[in-house]
Amino acid sequence: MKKTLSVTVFACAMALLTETAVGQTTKTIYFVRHAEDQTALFQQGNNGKAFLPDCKPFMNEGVREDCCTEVVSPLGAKRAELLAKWFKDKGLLPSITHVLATHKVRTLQTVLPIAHAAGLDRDLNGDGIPDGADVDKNPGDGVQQIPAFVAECEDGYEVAHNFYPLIVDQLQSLPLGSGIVVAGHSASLYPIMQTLGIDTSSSSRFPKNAAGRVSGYNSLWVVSVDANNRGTLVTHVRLDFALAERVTP
Ligand SMILES: [Ca+2]
Ligand SMILES: [Ca+2]
Repeated sequence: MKKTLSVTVFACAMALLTETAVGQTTKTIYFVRHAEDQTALFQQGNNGKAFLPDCKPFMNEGVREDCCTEVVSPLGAKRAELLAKWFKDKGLLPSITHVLATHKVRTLQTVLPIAHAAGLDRDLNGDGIPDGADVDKNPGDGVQQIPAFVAECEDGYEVAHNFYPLIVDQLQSLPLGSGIVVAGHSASLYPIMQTLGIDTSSSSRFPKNAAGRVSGYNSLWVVSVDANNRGTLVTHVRLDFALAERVTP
């Protein structure tokens, strides 16, 4: 019974969204955290038999830390696929006009399948090279990375959270009627939503770890933003995809 009710509420919320998108009085933003990730390993050495992480030390507010290239894990890659399937199954792909990620590979990998499914990486002139409107270091793939032209551990760019105001600027500048998917980080997603005027204090709709950051990888927030760039939470869903690995006894 409870499930039926929540499904109905969700359907109504999505119907409302579709209606408002047609009227172009709002833009709709889908926020997700990057999927499960792991430190990337690269082949090293003359025989290519050594696999080493790509890490470099940096000072983060006086504390020495390592910045490593991170990629989605096999589980995260599966989640990214299923996320695109969720948008497809909900009939939302035609409404997606922009897909945003950060300069960190794990956010890009999380939403590339959505950008592809939404056709944002179309090859318009048939030369085999995608012609997405995104302008960044991976142009044409349909995902706009912000910051656009830096590697994930480049000097001064180690901490993704420091650059979330650039994402806010982009969200505010996109036109009404836009449908935008944003892949962010545990530390930056709630500050972005707060900047749009959303109260993120609810621990059920905005699950948090001890540091107040996003906990888990399964949340998706649908936010409607009006002409004054004021945001309203439409719905929060937990996408508990069947990802668990079962070992045959
Ligand atoms: Ca092309
Ligand atoms: Ca791109």
